[in-house]
Amino acid sequence: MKDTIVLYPAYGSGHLMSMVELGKLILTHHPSFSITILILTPPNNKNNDSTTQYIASISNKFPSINFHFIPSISLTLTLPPHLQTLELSPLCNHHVHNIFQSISKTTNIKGVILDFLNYSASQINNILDIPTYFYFTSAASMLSLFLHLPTYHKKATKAIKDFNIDTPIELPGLPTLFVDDYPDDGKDPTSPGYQTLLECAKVFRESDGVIINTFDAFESKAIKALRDGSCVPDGTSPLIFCIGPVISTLYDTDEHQCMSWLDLQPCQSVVLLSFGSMGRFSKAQLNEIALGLEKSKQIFLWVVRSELDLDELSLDELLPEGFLERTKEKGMVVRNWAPQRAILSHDSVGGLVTHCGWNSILEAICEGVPMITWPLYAEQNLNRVILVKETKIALKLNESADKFVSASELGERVIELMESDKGKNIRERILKMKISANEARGGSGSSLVDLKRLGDSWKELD
Ligand code: UPG
Repeated sequence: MKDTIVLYPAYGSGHLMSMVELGKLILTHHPSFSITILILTPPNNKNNDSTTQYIASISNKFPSINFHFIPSISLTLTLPPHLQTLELSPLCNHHVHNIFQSISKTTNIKGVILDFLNYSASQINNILDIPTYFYFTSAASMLSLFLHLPTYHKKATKAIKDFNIDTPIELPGLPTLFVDDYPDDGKDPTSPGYQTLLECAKVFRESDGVIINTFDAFESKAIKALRDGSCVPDGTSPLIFCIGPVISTLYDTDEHQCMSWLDLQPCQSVVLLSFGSMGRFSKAQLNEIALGLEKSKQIFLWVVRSELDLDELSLDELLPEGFLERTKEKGMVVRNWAPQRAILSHDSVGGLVTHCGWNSILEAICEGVPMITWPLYAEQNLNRVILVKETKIALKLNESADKFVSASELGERVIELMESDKGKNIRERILKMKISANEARGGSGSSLVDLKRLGDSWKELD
């Protein structure tokens, strides 16, 4: 029987694409395996066309990657979008159990790699005695904080949410944090999100290994704290495999009207504004962004996504009156989605305003594009600390207490990134980081060494 590795991504295109890239990487270095990917389908049969097309194209190009669709269930999701998998996944466990049993008839499951949001599926692996690994699609720094949470929880006398704004939080492998840097879901012990994180951290600690999409030169201190166990002083730290940066491949379908527009722009002149798969803004915030860009006089490519209840409005109705006409020589506005990975690889792009999603960060590093950070939710505040304080490859955008960014702040930061000496230094540092990322993935680089260790751990199970 052929050996297979089962991958179980969380719901959402970012998670799926990242897992698919992991699968391709495993196949490149361990071609004797096949890859089986389980797909969580949205509740109530609401299929997403672009995901369906993406899966079809991967199946065509990579016959050793097989997809299994978990049947859709009826449910009204209540958690915020970035946490919905936590709600959906436990309800699908019986389907996953059946799929594992059916796959086992024709293949030998060597290991299951779960997205951390699907951590509840580890119960099935325990029942069926299948080794469980996690794929952590964010920073090693976040993993370090997360694995430390049960320790912190035991000794904490005060919830992080009640800390003063300038009270330092010292954690293994991390720079000094403050309450605003801390992930929202970990601030309040009485919240359901906190309890889930705590439970999930315990499952992680007991797993056979955690694969992280990062590389040694980028997050050396956090990776050291994970490897030497200092982030889990009261337990066992799982094996750690840092195999990144894993970013999505460029496809022909990435051809988009903005690519020919980019061809016409000078080298490193364009600032891209893109906020991941879920970043949405109010009309008032979109207004400020528009005015800030106009004032900066920089060339921009802006992926505009509005709050759901504004989706019916046209761009003309959504943005300040006359903005599109006034800036047509300076900028391009794209609604909802643009091929970000391809855009970042274009010579004319010189900066990225980002929500600090981990995939966007890695893509910017791999293309040597300096960033301006605008975290929106989840662990993005912590990611900003790594970019701005630890590695100094990004500028910080200052928000008001209610997370609003003014036109003048955005405009000034964009000019600073594109025109000042500080911006130049940031560009130089990210270009060095790009070289380190390439070294990690090539020859005897740290990420390839870890990928080999991972494959060897599966072979030892024979
Ligand atoms: N992307 C596009 N076009 C767009 C917007 C996004 O191609 O118009 C791509 C982008 O290139 C990237 C992915 O979509 O590959 C977005 O990934 P990411 O930057 O990680 O953002 P999210 O989709 O918001 O990611 C979720 C969480 C984030 C976390 C990440 C990884 O929101 O906080 O770091 O997952 O765990």
